Order: sequence, then C-alpha cells, then structure tokens
Amino acid sequence: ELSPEHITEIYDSFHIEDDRTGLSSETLQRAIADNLYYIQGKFPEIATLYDYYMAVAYTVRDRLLHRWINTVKTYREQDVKVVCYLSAEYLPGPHLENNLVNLGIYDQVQQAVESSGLDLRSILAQEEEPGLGNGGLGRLAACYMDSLATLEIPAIGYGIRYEYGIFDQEIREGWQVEITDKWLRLGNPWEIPRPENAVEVKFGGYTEPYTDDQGDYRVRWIPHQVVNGIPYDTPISGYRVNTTSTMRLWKAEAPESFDFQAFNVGDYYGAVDAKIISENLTKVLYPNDEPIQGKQLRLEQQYFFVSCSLQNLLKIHLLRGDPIETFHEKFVIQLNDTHPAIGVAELMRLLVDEYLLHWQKAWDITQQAFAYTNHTLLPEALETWPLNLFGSLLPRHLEIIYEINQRFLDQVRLKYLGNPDKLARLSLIEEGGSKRIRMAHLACVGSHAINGVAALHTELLKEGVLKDFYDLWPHKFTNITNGVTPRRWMVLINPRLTQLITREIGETWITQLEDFKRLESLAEDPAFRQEWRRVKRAVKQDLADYIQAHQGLTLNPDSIFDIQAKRIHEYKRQHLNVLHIITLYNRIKHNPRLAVPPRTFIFGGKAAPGYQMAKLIIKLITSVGEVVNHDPDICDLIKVVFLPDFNVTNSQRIYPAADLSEQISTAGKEASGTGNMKFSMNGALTIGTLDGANIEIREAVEADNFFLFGHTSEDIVDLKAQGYVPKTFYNTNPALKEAIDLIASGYFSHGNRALFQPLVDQLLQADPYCLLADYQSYIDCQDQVGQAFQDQDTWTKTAILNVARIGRFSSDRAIREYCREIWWVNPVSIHLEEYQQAKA
Ligand code: B1N
Repeated sequence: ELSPEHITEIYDSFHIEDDRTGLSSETLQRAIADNLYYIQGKFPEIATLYDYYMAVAYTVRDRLLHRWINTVKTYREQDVKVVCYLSAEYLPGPHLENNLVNLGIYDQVQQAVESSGLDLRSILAQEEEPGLGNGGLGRLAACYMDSLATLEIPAIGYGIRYEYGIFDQEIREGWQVEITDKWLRLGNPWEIPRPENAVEVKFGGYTEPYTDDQGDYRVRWIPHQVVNGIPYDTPISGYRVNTTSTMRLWKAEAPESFDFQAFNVGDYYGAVDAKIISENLTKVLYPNDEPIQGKQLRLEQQYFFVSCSLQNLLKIHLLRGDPIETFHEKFVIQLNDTHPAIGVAELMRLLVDEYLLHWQKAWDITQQAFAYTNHTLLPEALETWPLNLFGSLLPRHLEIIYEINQRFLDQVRLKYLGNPDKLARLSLIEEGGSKRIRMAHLACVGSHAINGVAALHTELLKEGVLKDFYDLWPHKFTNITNGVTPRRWMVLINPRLTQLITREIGETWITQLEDFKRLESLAEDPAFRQEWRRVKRAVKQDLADYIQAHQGLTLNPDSIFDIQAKRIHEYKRQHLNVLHIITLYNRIKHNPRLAVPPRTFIFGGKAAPGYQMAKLIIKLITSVGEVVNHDPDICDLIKVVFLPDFNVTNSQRIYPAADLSEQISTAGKEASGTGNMKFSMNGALTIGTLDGANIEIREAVEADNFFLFGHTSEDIVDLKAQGYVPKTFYNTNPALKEAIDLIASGYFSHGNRALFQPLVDQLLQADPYCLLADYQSYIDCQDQVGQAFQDQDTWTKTAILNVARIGRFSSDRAIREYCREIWWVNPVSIHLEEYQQAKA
C-alpha cells in the first residue's frame, strides 16, 4: 500500500492536459490530430478512414477516462453498494456514437472532423461492433448497463471477452453462410487490459479432506489445470451524467508458471499445447440462442468468467477494508439466466474453502448476494449438465452442490412429509437414466429473488417450470418487464423523430420516457401528423437507399414497410409471415386487378449454424422473394427483402423505418421480446400475438391501436391437449392449402420439390408452433392492416399514440424496479475532481 505522501508525489509528477478533457470543437480537433499522430502513428497524407476513426475514438475515450476514474474513486472511498451483472453475453453495439450522444459532444465532434475535411458519418461507420451475444438476452444486458450508468447506480458488468463474436452472416444463393467475426483484428480502442489484475481459475483434478488449525474439517481442491483470467475493461457512459461504469470482460490465458513447469521437465511442445488449450477457452461465442447441452467448453467458459468475477469482487471488498461477512451488504449479483448460475457454488467454495467461513454463514451471504433472472420457458432451453462431465471438470463444486441439495431437501422434507415426487421434482439433481445438474434449480435455491422478464412469462414460470419453487417461496418471485434504452433506440438511431418530438415536448423524455405521454394531444393535431409522416417517409427513404445500394433492389417508400427482424426460430414463426406473403401473391395472381396496398416485406435475422430448419426458413424467404420480386403480374405490389447480417449496427437502420412490426411468436413461447419495444418507440404499429411483452405493450397503447391475432397461451395448451391435428386446418382452408401446396410443388425452388419438403412435412405432420391454427386469424388481421394503411391520417395518429404510450418500456423503468425490489441499491452522484483538487 502506498503512503498518502507517495500518492501526492505521483500526482505531482504528471498532470492531466486540457487537450484530454476539453469539449470545445477546437480542442477536439487538436486532440484528434494529436491522437492520429501519436497513437496511430499517421499523418494526413497516409491516414485511412479507419485511422481517423481510431483517432476520434481515442479522443472520446480520453474524455470518458476522466469521468471513469472519478467514478471508480468515488465508489472506493464511499463504500457504496454495487450491482454486479453477470452475463455470458453483451451486445453493446458501436461505442463511439453512443458516447458522443451521452457526453453531449456529437455536434462539437462533427464540427471538429468537418473542419479537417472529414465526414463524421463515414468515420462512425468504420467501427466494428462487439458481437458478444446472440440476441435479446445480450442486448438487454447492454441496455441495462446504459440505464445503470444513466441512473448513477454503482455497477459492474462482468462477462467474457470472446475473440470471435457472433458470426457475420452472408447470403449466398439464398442460403445463410457463416463468416467468422474477427472483431479485434484492427484493434479495440474502447478496452483497457489490466494484466496486473489477473486471477487464476482451476479446472479438473480431485479434492482431499484435511483438518485445519482449529481442528475443523476442511476440503482442498487439487486441480489438474490452471488458467489465467485477464480483465479487459470498457467504460460505459451514462447520459449527461459523470457516472461511467465498467464492463469487465475476461480473456483466458495460460499462466506462465504452468508453461515453465512443463518446460523444466523438457516438454516444450506439451507446454505450448497447454497454452493453446487455455486460450481456446474464450476463443468463440456459442452462436446458439438456446443452450448447447453437454458441450464441455461451454461449461468451462461459464465457470471461467464467473470464478474470475467473484474472485475479483471478493478482492475489491477486502481492499475496501470490509470484513468478508458483510459481502452481501456491499454487492448484489444478478444472474443473467442460468449461464452464470455456477456462481452460487463458486461463492460457497470461495467463502468456505478459501476464506474459511462456516457453511451456514457462507450460505446466508450467498443467498442474500444472488438474484436470478429467467429468460426462457422453452423446456429444451433449460440448462442441465451431465453429472459426470460436471464432476470431472469441477469436482469440488459437485460436492458443494450435493451439500446444498442435501440441506435443501432436508428442509423441504419437513414441509412436504411423505411426498417423494415433490422432492424429486425440486432436487438440484435430475435422476433417472443419466444424472444431470439442473442449473435453474441451483439458481433458485441460491438466490433471494427470482424474476421473469414480462408479466405473462413470470406467471407461466410460477405455474410451470418453477412451480414447485413458487409453492415453496412465493415471496422470492417478482416480475420485471424488460425495457430498452431510449438513448440508443431513439436519440441515436432516429435523429429526425427525436428532433420533432423534442421541439414539441422538450427533452426530459430522454431520461424520463413516461414524458412521451405529452405527445397524446399532438396526435389530434393535423399539422403535427403531417410533419410526423414526413419524418417517417424520409427515414423509409434512407432504408430504401441503403437497400438499393447494397442489394440493387428498388423499393417504394410509400408501400407498407412490414418488418420482422430477430433471430430465426420456428417459435418466432417467420414462416407464418411467409405464408401471408404467398397468400397475397396468390390473390393477385388470381385477380390481377385486385386493389391491394403495396407492401415491402423486410426480414433480418441469423439462424444458429446447426439449426437446419431455421436455415431452411431463410432459404424459403429468399426463394419466395426471388419469384415474387420479379413476377410482372405483381407489378411491384409486393417486394420481399432479406437484409443480411442483422446485428446492432444494421438494426439501427431498420427500427426507424418500419410501419408494421411483426411480433408473431406462438403465445407462451417468447419470454418477453425487446424488438417489439424498439419498433413501437420509433412509431411502428404492431401486429402480434398475446405473447411476452406484447401483452403489456397492447395494454399500454390500448387495444384499438394494436393489431392482435391468434390463440392465447391457454388456447395453445388446450389445443395440444385435445390432440392438435394441423392437417385439419390445411384440409379445410383453401387459401392455406394453396399456399403450402405452392411451396411443396417446387414453385419457389425451380421445380425442386424436395427442397422445402422438410418444412412442409413439419407443418403438416406436427406443427409444434401452431402456425396452421393461427393462419386464418393472422391473414384476417393483415387484411385489417392493409385497410388501415389506406387511411394515412388515422394510421399516423395511431403511430403517435403508440409512441406517446410506450414510455413504460424504457430500460430506466426496468432498472428502477430492479433497484427497488431486488437490489436495494441507491444512486451515487459523481463529481469531477479537478486535478489540483484531487491532490488534496
Ligand atoms: O431473452 C430476451 C427476451 O426478450 C427473449 O424473449 C428471450 O428469448 C431471450 C441461451 C438465450 N432467452 N434465452 C436466451 C440466449 C443465449 C443462450 O445461449 C439462451 N435468450 C433469451 C431478454 O430477456
């Protein structure tokens, strides 16, 4: 530890230049030139656009660092309670523009780069986004980091620094092709490696008992392998506040000593192998939006980042001078699904084995520290690990889980005497055949709070997958409906609408989205509606221009932009959307003079590389597009576009341009959805089922302003209980039959009847997601949409009301609820100390 005098001496030896903190466009321009020269080692004659991007990024980072250091200092000194968000995935999107918005220096930086003869938009376009997640769950973590910083809540987001994020998607001959995402290739200006804070993570080996000095029974874990975790920190700015939080991502490396060990016995190549094995750990994100059962590397990734993070937290706690026993008073740890649920056993191991606490004390701390968010009801998505695999990788954790389970079941047994079924259902171990560890059960038992992510989802959790836990501990359950940040999903992506809205109601909505309700009365103002329409039309034109430039397709900006953008999955039913397209197509073919409003169907989304049916759905969309887009009989009334590589960056052009948002999952399957909120916020109307957060969005905007169709989740359960026969719908509905038959006939596949056979068979034989049962209701509803769009003025009014009433779906609201109901944390404001003050 350094003495205060020594610290003052260090401060005296350097000082912070104004060029690193100043916010005027002149200072920024100078700083950018300086960074180009001294960081990129370039001068204008040879600098690439990417060099300029790096120079601007470092310039903005300097401004962040000042706030970040003050944030870290404040939390150190004030002994505040900190939220630790544990997530295997983060999808923050490009950082630069978001930081410009949050720091309030967009215009100044624009002026600075323009004065140097450059264009800010093309500089921003240089950034490679960190695709460290699959979809909604990873993006939610990023929205929550934004809101935590904006609300000035002390927080750290822990995760994995994958070297390869989610693959880039290309479409070749209508099929998805996966390209590896080398996002770090040109360097990452937003991260700071902290090798001095490396931690060790153990794997494999065995355990042995021993007796400690007090004569207490203890267990030692002798691992087979040790891996180092190196933290890489990324500053996360809040909107117009000084608070700048940390996203700390861990990279796996081989420990040097381990190399030397092998080296000493002469096994140089063995040492190199061990190094490669260690570094494989954080090499790649699993591109699956549901868990991959039984993949050892995935369990290694989970344990690796969780162990690194918990060790780091305990170290921070002790460094602040606090006793280990008060850990849960200073930190609350949120589990983003079960991916980090091993943390429950790891904290117990650290407290009991390393810090020598008694079991019960350690358990109290653990339960009070952890909280668990469930994100899915799909039974195949509930994580379990084969006991053998688990035990060979984490032998000590297996023992700890057995102990937790035994004590838990002892308690349960008293409550449910003579009910062995109940015990078997609650157990952390799934018996029968081969034994497995149920990670959701571990998360439930080890947490003081359990939440679902939308009202329906939480209710279904309570009566379904987690029913036995709900019966046992009803007080642990809460709903926290998801939200999205209006900074990225409105201010950043839709400057035109932002300006129009702000001109009318001021800018308080940016941090209090409920203030959107002031737009209600403006929905009645014809002049305002006209301006609104003009904005929407301009934004649609932007997307049309982009698609023209990238795909050579000409779109009609006055057509309905009908958009479904999300991961491709059977339960999300992109193929139901396709059945509607084919139905419209057939109608026009039968009656060429039919008056239908022109529509542009836009799709975007990635399929998991191993999910054949999802990949076939992509091929179906592109194949239908190929036929429909070029059929002269259609007279450009229908266009079908598949936008490749749906990621945060590309999504930002999509949400603002939508007239219609497709949220058509089978009721009871989508936990929440968050794209639904982004579309609505940008003035799209929704066509949707009573699923996930759609239900609450419909309640908020009111039924008249939402296109509802389909069976409810209860209907779906009943339908299946009665023995659902999809063929009946096919046989009794001519339009449906015609659409499916057309696919089966090879019409969209150059006569190849085999191509879509698996998809057709799945629909006719099983149809687990009930497309056929919802088909007619969907078509009728789409016909209403078509009708409604003819009356542009009423449509616009409805769109304005959607925006006016969407305020509840801000991630700020969600984070306030987590703070109040689960975390028990308060805001801490950050004051920027001038350097001179910092000395005192
Ligand atoms: O989490 C989102 C929800 O809005 C979506 O409805 C939900 O589908 C999504 C395993 C998942 N649930 N589960 C995952 C992701 C990666 C993985 O390896 C599961 N993603 C969701 C936010 O609450």
